[in-house]
Amino acid sequence: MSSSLPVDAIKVASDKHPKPSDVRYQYGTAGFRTLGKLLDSVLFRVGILAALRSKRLDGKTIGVMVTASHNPEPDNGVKLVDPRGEMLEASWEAHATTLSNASTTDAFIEALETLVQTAKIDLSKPARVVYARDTRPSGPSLVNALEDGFKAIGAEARDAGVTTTPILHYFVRAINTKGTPYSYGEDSEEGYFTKLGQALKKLVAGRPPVSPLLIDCANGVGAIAAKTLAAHLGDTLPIVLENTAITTEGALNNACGADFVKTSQKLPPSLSNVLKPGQRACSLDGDADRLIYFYLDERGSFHMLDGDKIAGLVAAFIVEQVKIAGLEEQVKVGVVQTAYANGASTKYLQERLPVKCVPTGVKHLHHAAERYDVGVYFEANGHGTVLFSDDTQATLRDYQPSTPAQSRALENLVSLTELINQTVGDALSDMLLVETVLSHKSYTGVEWDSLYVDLPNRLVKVVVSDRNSFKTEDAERRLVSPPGLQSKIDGLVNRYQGGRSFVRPSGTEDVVRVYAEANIRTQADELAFRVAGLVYDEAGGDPASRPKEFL
Ligand code: 16G
Ligand code: MG
Repeated sequence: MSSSLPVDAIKVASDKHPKPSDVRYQYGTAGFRTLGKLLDSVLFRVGILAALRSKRLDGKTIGVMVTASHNPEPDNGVKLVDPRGEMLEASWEAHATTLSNASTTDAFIEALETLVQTAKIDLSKPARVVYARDTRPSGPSLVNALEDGFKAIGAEARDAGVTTTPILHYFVRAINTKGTPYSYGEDSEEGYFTKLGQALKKLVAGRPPVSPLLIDCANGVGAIAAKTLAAHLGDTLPIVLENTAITTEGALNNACGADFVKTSQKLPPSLSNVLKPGQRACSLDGDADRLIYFYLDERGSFHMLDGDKIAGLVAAFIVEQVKIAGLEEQVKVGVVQTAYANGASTKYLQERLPVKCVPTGVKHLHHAAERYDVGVYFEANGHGTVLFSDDTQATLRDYQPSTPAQSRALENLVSLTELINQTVGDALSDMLLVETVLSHKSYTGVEWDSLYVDLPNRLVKVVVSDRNSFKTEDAERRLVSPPGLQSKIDGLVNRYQGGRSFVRPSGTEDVVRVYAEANIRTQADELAFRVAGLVYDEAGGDPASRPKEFL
């Protein structure tokens, strides 16, 4: 190796970003995430780590996103994006955790030296990064700390400004594929919006005009992106933007946004006088990578169309287009879900195509979806996308259709590969995908909703003394520890018609989550309550979180 770490420059800069002594950081499922005011040293160190990751990958551009997604406004976070626009490789999550916890500048330098050795990083390689942030008030100062990290190690850094998480992922892939046969698009926002807009126009050409779609932007960065998108789409898709108060203190994700809608199964109060019965509406989360649809029926009752409903709608449409195109033999479509998928959605999908269940977290779903020719993955919380393998994209390029119907279906499939952000779940791209299918099927929300009827379900959390004592298997559907607890859960579940329940430790909060569903509402609630009680009794729960009856 021809050069070494610029230790002096790193030391001087690191002293300006000391690690608080009483905090332990962890790079979890969604990167680092905690109160924004605790993250200064983490951002500085992540700047250096991103540069090293780039050097390790021969100067490929690495992405850094500063966001805390659907979390409340005082929180912030940061995550790294690998060269194809996917999540950071798992083995580097541990390096991130180690570097962030080095207690002093000297300990940090030592940890860096060790990383360079063990990961065999050639320091003479260039380091290239692209970074962005959401609209959180703590963003600008955290970005300053990140930039100090880039400067200290001499990385070539490109500021993508304030943008959504999925747009940053798109940039990373676009930059790294520029000028290659796998070119993903122009590496600019203009390029992103043009790509999506053109694909949508092709897909809905000749279809009747649609009524306006209302978007709840969670008072976050999605408001900015959705506004630009609306301008690109014009009459192709009329859009009404709500919850766009990105500068109002405390507004972000507050009683609005995809996580609020999914968790509370309610209409954001801010929309109660705005949304008309029958009108299509959707919510983005704070960094616009999750999407939940909903509508009010004639009687004003709220109906939610979550990630499972999106998976059902989209997978069935793709299967249909593949069949019409005459590609059934060459192109196999599969779906990936987690244990949180509603049992009715799993049944609906399994009757049509292969379905795989994997542990919670985008990276698990993404990797499993890569094994299909076309892999559709969605978490119930609204995060998901569709992946077309390189071979499948080549098949679509080379295929010679023999009828006009085949030809049209083939064009649709090719346009879908352009419309869909294949790097990661993207609320805006997914929204256009849903709108495409609704337009093709002439579905309103009501018809979409009636593809299958959700089983009533309930999600509760229990605070326990040590959530790490909970270990799962079978894609988190069964507990192996604490010993004996699973058989007690099984005993309870058997007493409920259509009953299903599982328990897993959260990856983002210090709690254990309990999910239950059953054929009728009261039974689902009761089952969740009873299983939570078991967990509480077995694991020394905090009295304050003793499960309360919600019947
Ligand atoms: C993170 C994950 C999300 C998962 C959620 C589960 C990413 C980018 N995000 O937000 O996929 O559904 O965590 O949270 O992987 P939990 O472990 O607290 O239930
Ligand atoms: Mg998010």
